[in-house]
Amino acid sequence: MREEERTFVALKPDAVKRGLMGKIIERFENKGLKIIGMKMLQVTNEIAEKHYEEHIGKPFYPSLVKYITSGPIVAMVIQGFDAVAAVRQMVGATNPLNADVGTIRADFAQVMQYNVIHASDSVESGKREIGIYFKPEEIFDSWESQVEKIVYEQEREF
Ligand code: FUP
Repeated sequence: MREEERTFVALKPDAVKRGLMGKIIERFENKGLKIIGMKMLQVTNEIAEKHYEEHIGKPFYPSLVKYITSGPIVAMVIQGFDAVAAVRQMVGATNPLNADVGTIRADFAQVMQYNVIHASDSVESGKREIGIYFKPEEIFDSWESQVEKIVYEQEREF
């Protein structure tokens, strides 16, 4: 049986301010992914520096930090088979103008920086990012997802 993966997702300040939280969260639930952690929080400069450490020094870094700290975000831990790839596919390319039609960024965003959502790009990044935003006791994976039972039935049988 394949292992389930965990990925970190954040609804960025523009998603919160535009009232898109429900619409975006609904997509992950509809897909059959299991949300095992979720909270609203204000990203501080310190958290932003940890989250975006790979971008420190790049020309867009100061405005990225200004933007991600401009209002609360909704942080989530999402679990499922191939959750990293599945969520990245749903999120779409970094620049919404290059994102496939039907992806979250294509459907809800217009410009690179105000691209509504973040999702981890690998299992390793996911672990690192979950560690920045969540304490172990803030993750709830023991409840039984009725949707997951059906969506992943085949995976569990083999
Ligand atoms: P992604 O993994 O798709 O979220 O993209 P990156 O980690 O490469 O970038 C993180 C954020 O930095 C993006 F969501 C938007 C911003 N960014 C820019 O503003 N300009 C760039 O050239 C690249 C990224």
